[in-house]
Amino acid sequence: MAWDPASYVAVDRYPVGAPHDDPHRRDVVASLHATLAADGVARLPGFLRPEAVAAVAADVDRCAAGGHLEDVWGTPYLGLPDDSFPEGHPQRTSVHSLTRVLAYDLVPRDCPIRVLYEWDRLTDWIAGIVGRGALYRMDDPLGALNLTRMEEEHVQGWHYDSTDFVVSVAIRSSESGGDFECAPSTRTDDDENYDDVARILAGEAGASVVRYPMEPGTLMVFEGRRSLHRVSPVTGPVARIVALLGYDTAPGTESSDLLKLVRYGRTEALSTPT
Ligand SMILES: O=C(O)CCC(=O)C(=O)O
Ligand SMILES: [Fe+2]
Repeated sequence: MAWDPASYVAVDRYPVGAPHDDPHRRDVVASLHATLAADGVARLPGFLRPEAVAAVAADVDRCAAGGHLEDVWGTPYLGLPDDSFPEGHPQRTSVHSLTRVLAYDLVPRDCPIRVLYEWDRLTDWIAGIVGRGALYRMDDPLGALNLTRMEEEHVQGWHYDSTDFVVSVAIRSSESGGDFECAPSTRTDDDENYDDVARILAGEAGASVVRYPMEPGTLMVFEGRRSLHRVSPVTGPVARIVALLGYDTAPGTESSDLLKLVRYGRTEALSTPT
């Protein structure tokens, strides 16, 4: 059976499959690119149609028990604290992440978000927003596409991602908490900007941290390698669900075995097809 990926997207608003020279597409992509460049985050509310959102939520609820419970303390740089740094330094500070994660190989093949992720036109659309030439889906049998289900008290501590760009698609919000919080462009290739990072970790960053609402169907592009971000603790009985689509500016990228072990509890893909 074949699925038409475009049927899952609000294409009147976001003409993902249109040719590059289509004026509407050009305008939408240019405006999102400008927002991403200015704010480090671009949001596309209502991108995933409500029926597709509901189908992804049902898939995640059904498959969640097979997912791994990531439960780890580490630095925002996804490493162990280094005692050679002074006390209070970000390289010496650990944060907690507790989240149920469905790895790529556990996402059903007909799950709308998987069908969309594997659609080259979506990659091309995201590349237009990012504006750094071609983008590639991660070549990672576990990490390329993740679905997370965050239950009460689950959290993702302040961190940087190991890929250039992460695209998240909000599927379900929790009753409260579970906010995506981001301090745009906290570091550059040459400057880790540890002072600001320390202030953010200490909860003293004030207005430099932006809280983005979790509206189901919203697609969000963010520069997770440059911008410190977290998900605040979930409260209430409703599990927060998000899809995370991994892209890189270089082909063939894969996360490290350590990161796979922490996040998926294994380093190899399951041999049985889903
Ligand atoms: O769930 C989110 O909104 C973002 C999660 C995140 O930052 C991550 O998994 O690296
Ligand atoms: Fe992240």
